[in-house]
Amino acid sequence: MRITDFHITPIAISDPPLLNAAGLHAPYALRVIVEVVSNDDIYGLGELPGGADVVADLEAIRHLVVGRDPFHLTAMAMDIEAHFGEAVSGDRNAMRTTIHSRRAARSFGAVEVACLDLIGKAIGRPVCDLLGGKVRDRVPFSAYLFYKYEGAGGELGFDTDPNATGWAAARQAAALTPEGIVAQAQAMCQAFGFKSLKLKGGVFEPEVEVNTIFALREAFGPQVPLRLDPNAVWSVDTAIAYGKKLEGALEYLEDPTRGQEGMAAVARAVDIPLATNMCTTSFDDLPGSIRLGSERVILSDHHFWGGLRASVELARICRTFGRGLSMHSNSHVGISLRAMAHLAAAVPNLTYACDTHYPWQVEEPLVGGRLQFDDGDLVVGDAPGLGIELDRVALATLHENYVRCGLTRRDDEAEMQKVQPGWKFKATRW
Ligand code: GKR
Ligand code: MG
Repeated sequence: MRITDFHITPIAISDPPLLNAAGLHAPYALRVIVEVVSNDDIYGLGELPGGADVVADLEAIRHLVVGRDPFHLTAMAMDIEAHFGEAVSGDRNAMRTTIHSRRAARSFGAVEVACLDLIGKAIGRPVCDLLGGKVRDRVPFSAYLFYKYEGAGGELGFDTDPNATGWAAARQAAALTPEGIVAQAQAMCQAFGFKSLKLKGGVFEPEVEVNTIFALREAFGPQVPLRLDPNAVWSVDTAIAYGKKLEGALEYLEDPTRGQEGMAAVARAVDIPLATNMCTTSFDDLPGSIRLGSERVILSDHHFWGGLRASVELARICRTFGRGLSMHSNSHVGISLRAMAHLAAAVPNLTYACDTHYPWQVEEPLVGGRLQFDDGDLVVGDAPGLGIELDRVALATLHENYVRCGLTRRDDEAEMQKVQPGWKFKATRW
């Protein structure tokens, strides 16, 4: 089998005005859909965070993808690594977008998922079978809560659809207080059945965010696992002070502070497992993580760890060194969601409910439309490949969104400045 074509389609999907430590989400989130086509006309799909630089990177490796055997993934990865070397996108210490990835890992990760989908379709087996086979049929996901301004995103921007009901109404409602977040959590859990909750923090004074956690605990009871993620904008002292208040209330505290040394200092002082998708984000970071003890849980993400097979390798390393494994997410559509679910189904020690932004999105370039959660879980199934088909009309519409919206990269600080002129990202805010 040979790859004869490689399609790269940037898209923009509606995203509500969600707040985080880096600022505010734009009305559209950017993704890139990749498609590899074989000489026998089978296609495979992948997806990755978007932007003009991502598209340019993928265009630059086209010659390393087309003409290859999709089974020969290791050789393709080596060529892509040789092409990009150690180049990264984003500076971890001045991180305004919270996304930081090696360009080789990011590009290969998407191509690898597409090749695995293609191989799965060609041999009539699900992608999880290419990763060692399922150890679970159902993959639990967690509710991902955000402080937010009122607004539905997309063309509506800060406006809302007055006819919306249920989760669609809650999705566009403002949530700027502990009570607002509790209402958001109740609506999201009712609609999707999630059984654990993650709050995106780093937005307000730590006191407000800690009180929001206590309000969630009060509303949902101590049996519902809670997580808080300030995206590293607390100082070590702040993280220790507020971490101590949260002891006994959190399943884990995600990236309270910046860098492995800082995280290790917090880990020594606070009796809550720390988790990260910011200070340990590549295999090169693992020696430091193990030496310093910067976190007890690593949030895997095949988009920046270099694909699904690399994520299985990460899982083995986590098991060897006694680290827990969870999964990180960014705004995404169903191609990434299915890839995440196949990975989580095949990894025995991925024991935490995975993150997903999926409820915040509404569009879907897949036949059959939006994927459904069943009582908070995604059921993996036995359909070949990722178990999805591309809706080419819907994809074309989302590509038109990309062209029309004019965004070429994620910049949460710039979006925030439209609402609060002069607002500046601070690597350490509190
Ligand atoms: O979408 O605002 C967001 C998140 O903050 C995202 O960018 C992060 O990468 O979800 C992520 C996280 O867990 O840090
Ligand atoms: Mg995080």
